[in-house]
Amino acid sequence: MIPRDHPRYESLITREKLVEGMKAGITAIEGLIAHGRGEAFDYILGEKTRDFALKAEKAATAMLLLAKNPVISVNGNTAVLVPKEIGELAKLVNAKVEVNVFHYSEERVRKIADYLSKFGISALFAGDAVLEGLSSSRRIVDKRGIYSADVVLVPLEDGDRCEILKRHGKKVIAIDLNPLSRTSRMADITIVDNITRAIAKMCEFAKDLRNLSKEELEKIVAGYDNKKILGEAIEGIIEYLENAKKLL
Ligand code: PTJ
Repeated sequence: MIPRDHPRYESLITREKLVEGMKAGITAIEGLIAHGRGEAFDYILGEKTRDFALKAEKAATAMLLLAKNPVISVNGNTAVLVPKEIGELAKLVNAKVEVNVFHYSEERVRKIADYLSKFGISALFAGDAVLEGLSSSRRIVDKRGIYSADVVLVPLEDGDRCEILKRHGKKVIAIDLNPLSRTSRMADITIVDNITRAIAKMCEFAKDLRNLSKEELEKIVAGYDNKKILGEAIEGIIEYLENAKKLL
């Protein structure tokens, strides 16, 4: 039992969700390690949604609203951390949800889909198509989902898939606390924010942006520059560390 007044309550609760998810066979054990890396980046970003993340979240939401077949890809970490928010975002932007994992087993994919169904999400997981050019299990996709999608949201990516999705002509939105990762650099839009905050922020944006015209949404996407945003994220880390040093 984690005491409510613990100074790192939120962070400990998040860890607990992943541990429980792992015990239930939803989260991969490697997902715990991946989360540790994310936590370290979050720490040196100040553990809050920064301006560069908000700009990416807004552009990403606009891109999803403009898409013909947007798909939100869900892995074992995302499923246990933000199931309710994923369901809400999918409804708001009219996107499909697909289970797609790196550490694949049919049983695990089914467990993730079952878990999501408790939150009203009917996730795709047919595994009836293959993303050519990708050797990891992430190549196993659903014909109605990632395979035919024009925009794919990929939270907590492991770097091998982004490039292939792009080669298949898709727009990729990544959520990754590490602005230096290959995925971050390859994606069209990179949200350098914790997924525990990012999806909820995107839901807020979606409620406003869905009232805009196609032209207005296109303007938001056209005005977005991912390289610039990643530069701002790196600057954000430098600034945070410099301030921390001054406080010593
Ligand atoms: O469920 P599976 O089988 O698909 O496996 C999922 C993991 C996450 C294990 C797999 O995709 C993996 O190994 O990922 P990586 O290569 O460790 O990359 C994950 C990236 O997500 C890293 O750059 C982390 O910094 C970042 N990350 C971790 N936790 C969060 C995060 N980004 C945003 N929010 C987080 N909570």
